[in-house]
Amino acid sequence: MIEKINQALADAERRAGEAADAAAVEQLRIDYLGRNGLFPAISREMGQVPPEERRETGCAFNAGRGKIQELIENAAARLKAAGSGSGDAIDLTLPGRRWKAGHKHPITMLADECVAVFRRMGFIVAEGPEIEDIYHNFDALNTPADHPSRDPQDTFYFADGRILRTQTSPVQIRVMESHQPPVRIVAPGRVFRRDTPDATHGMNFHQIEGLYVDRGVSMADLKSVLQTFATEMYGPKVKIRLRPHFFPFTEPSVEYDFSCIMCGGKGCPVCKHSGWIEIAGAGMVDPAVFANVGYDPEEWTGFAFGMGIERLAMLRYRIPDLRLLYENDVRFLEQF
Ligand code: 2NL
Repeated sequence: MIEKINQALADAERRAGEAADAAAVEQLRIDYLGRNGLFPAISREMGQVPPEERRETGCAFNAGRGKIQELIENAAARLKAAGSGSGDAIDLTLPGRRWKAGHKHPITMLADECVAVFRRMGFIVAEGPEIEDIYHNFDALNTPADHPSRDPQDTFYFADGRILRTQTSPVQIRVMESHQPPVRIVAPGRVFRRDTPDATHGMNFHQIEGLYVDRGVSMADLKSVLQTFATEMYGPKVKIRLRPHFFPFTEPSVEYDFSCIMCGGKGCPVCKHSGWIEIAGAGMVDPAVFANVGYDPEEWTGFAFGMGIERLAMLRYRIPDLRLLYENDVRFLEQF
């Protein structure tokens, strides 16, 4: 009996050394310690051992079983350390997992696209602070002291009297203050107005404004730049039209429309059956604005325009509700 145990031990030792995967180790356990394995069988034969040999045989049995348990554990540990066989090991031959990098937000994509179009027409990008003083946001732009847009119900005021800019025009004022003409800039950026958010209004939105100052600039130049912009953004079929309007900082002022991008001008729900879509405002820079920045209004002329980037993104991607752009729901953002 003792010999049998020793023989089993020697075999097990060899097999444990040779075991190349978890299945071989498991088979070892089954063969020696499993319900129908060798050691339970020996245990059942123990009754036939003569009483005087029982003590010695029992000792050998217990020692052998312990040793085999140890062999199995060591073999399993060896395989795990080698990194093969057991289920949670790392397979170094697998290709690496890519980071999910994400992409630009649709507002940023549209802003970048607008900037690219204007850069091709010779405009350069100007930037400025989102927290502005009242002078740069309103006074320098010829906005009267009692203009409703200055009301704290419409504009966010800080305790020190500064405000969150309501348009990116102050960027252009700052550029004119520090640069002599000619000036050809676009100012994209976030602006803030105290609106109750709904499908077409937010508390903040994004604007791109443009300014062109030189000698002899006319409304025809403005119209040509806006037409080129429309064509570049939405294709060669898109027409523009200008309608008279009023802004304190431009004279004359216009609102401009693109022929409907969805229906080509025939009329559809997107253009409310008018064939036209309101894009933004523009005009010839008011001489009072030039005087405020120290440009001689008799010498310099210019046009300016401003438009909302959200609106352009909604038209491009047929987004029905502006709020979708700010909720940062990946199921929405992944679509662009
Ligand atoms: C709109 C209208 C506009 C301007 C912005 C401007 C800037 C300077 C001087 C004169 Cl420095 N004008 N900007 C002019 C006309 C319209 O924006 O509806 N924006 C969303």
